[in-house]
Amino acid sequence: MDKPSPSYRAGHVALIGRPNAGKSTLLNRLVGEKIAAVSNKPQTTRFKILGIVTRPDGQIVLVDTPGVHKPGYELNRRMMTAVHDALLSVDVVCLIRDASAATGNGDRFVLDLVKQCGKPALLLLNKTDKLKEKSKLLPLIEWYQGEHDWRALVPISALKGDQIEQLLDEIVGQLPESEPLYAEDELTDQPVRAMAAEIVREKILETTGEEIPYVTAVVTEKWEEVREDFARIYCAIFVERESQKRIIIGHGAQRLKQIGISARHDIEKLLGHRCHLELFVKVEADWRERGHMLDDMGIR
Ligand SMILES: Nc1nc2c(ncn2[C@@H]2O[C@H](COP(=O)(O)OP(=O)(O)OP(=O)(O)O)[C@@H](O)[C@H]2O)c(=O)[nH]1
Ligand SMILES: [Mg+2]
Repeated sequence: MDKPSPSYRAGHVALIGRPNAGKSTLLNRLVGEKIAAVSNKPQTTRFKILGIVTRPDGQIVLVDTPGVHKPGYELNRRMMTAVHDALLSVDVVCLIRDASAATGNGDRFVLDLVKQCGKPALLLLNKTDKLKEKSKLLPLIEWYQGEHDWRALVPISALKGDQIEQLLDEIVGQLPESEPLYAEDELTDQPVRAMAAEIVREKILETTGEEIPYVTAVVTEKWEEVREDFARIYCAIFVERESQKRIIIGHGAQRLKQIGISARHDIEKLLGHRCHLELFVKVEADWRERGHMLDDMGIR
């Protein structure tokens, strides 16, 4: 990279919000690559994921976090610890709010977290594509403006990409002057093994409902580089009961096969070459409470 000018800016920016607000969709959109798993089920993201955007005038290190929720299991306590850690360690906070949803207690709670951390904060009103009339934003803007001194307030659609350039400009403007923190070509801190496991989990979330998303975890157990352009990847899918295992496998193993096909497709896109993906389902009662298993899953 050319030597940065003295006014180059760089820093960490947390994406904070309720489950399903669109934080991971926005991370992927801003980075321009699929880095984080996305689904219409709440609590998709389970740990901090960095996404790096390098521009001529600055470098934004985005920190995607789990949606703010009441922790029940050790898993959820760790997820919320990731949120608090992010709030403490970043330079700027973006509160992401689903503008198409009614305001609830959870919104108040997230707002208080952002206020308490004392960091410069931007309010992002997401999912504007779902609003038939943009005037629907006005009461929301008024409420949030009365609650906090925001550095900027930006309506966006993370899904459609509306207002994304404006958002990047606003964020860079809030960062401290600094040399870049990562190399220009780095997009994330996530190892490919973890990204492959998240792709598999995303496909499971896509094809199952009810309790399955909450009780499922995926770990890449083995990765063989057979050739430079071919890998054999073995992922274990953990559930808590035999009945859940049967749901994931499906009739005549059809569901597991479908999950495997679509996950392999995405993993091959990520790697830029072919792979063989083997999935097996394991029953581990209470994995959500077991520290060493959560450690193995990268949920620390
Ligand atoms: N219509 C619309 N849908 C969106 C937009 N942004 C996100 N979504 C959808 O909202 C759902 C949740 O998106 P995620 O990005 O997984 O949300 P999240 O905030 O990361 O959720 P957690 O990780 O569970 O906290 C997905 O179905 C997305 O496709 C948007 O701008 N417009
Ligand atoms: Mg997420």
